Amino acid sequence: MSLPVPVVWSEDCLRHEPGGEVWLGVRDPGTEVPARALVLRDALAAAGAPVVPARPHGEQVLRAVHDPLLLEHLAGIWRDWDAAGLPASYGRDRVVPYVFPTEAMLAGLPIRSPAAVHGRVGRFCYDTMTLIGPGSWAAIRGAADAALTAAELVGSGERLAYALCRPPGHHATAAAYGGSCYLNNAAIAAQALRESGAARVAVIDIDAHHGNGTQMIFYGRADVFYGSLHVDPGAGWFPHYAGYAGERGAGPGQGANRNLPLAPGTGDSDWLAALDVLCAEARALRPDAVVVSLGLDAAATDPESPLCVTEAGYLAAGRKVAALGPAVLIQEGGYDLPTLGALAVAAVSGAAAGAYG
Ligand code: SP5
Ligand code: ZN
Repeated sequence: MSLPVPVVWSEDCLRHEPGGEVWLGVRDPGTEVPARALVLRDALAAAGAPVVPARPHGEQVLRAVHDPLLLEHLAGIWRDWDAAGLPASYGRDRVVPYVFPTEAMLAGLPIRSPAAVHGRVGRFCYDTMTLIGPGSWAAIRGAADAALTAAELVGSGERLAYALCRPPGHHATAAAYGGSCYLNNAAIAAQALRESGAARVAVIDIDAHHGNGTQMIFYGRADVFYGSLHVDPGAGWFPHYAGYAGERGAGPGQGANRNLPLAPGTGDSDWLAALDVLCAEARALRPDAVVVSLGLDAAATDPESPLCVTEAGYLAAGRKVAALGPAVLIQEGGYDLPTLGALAVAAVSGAAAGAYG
């Protein structure tokens, strides 16, 4: 019983040590930890999946999705923070912003890049939970490389590939990071598939949280469908400000965005019924390729969401999404280390059954 799905992996993904998250003013230990990646890799390898190294890519391909200023910021901010003495002299061992130049603050003033590092760290970030340390940029690049390598495998004829991305990506917008995400690995993969010849791509997001970043990156486009199942942001769950049913896309992308917010406590049968609705909409667009934002945090055991999906639910979900077409699975959230490996094996096994069965 061997799992015939390449697991694309970069050792660099271990180098991001966020060191916790500041939530409501208090630094908590955080759940997006390096051990997640090891648990996922080891469980999938033990199930027989071949582990293949991520191929390095230049920044050009990232600019197809992200503002070059965000890339420049992420690439250099730890060095600047460190050079300003914030860790050594002020005990600030991670980059955490304290002023956010919102549209309402600026009220029409042009956005600046203040000289003081502590003043400019809020420009490209929208929450206090997404910390940056010395190894973060290497890991962020490693995750994007894994997504791109998996997209290239599928673009060159593989039916299915899984990218073990860490940090995750679906909350990162074109020009801002947040929600434990820095670059949008799923959007980067979808755009790469478009550029390698897929005329239409469907992104199906089954992470417990709404992928606000992916939604907004493709909101005005008809060539990339975004559909998401997630806990209702209006019930008090991150990302709070996006993920509502009325968000259907804009301009040429009108109708190409679909959110199905679910009540806290939703379990397998309602979750899978909602996934059937998304899959039917995606199928109607006859996608040439599929990107799955595979968060495992909808599991009943997960500390970050109130959804109650089981391993059997993830197995069934994997089967449904991979039956839509050639599929790139992108790891998103999933935080319960004792159950995470088995959940991943269930989802990827289901996808293999959907793709090859
Ligand atoms: C990729 C992904 O799954 N990002 C999720 C980000 C949501 N994090 C919200 C964290 C809120 C504070 N955590 C409180 C945990 C209480 N059990
Ligand atoms: Zn999540």
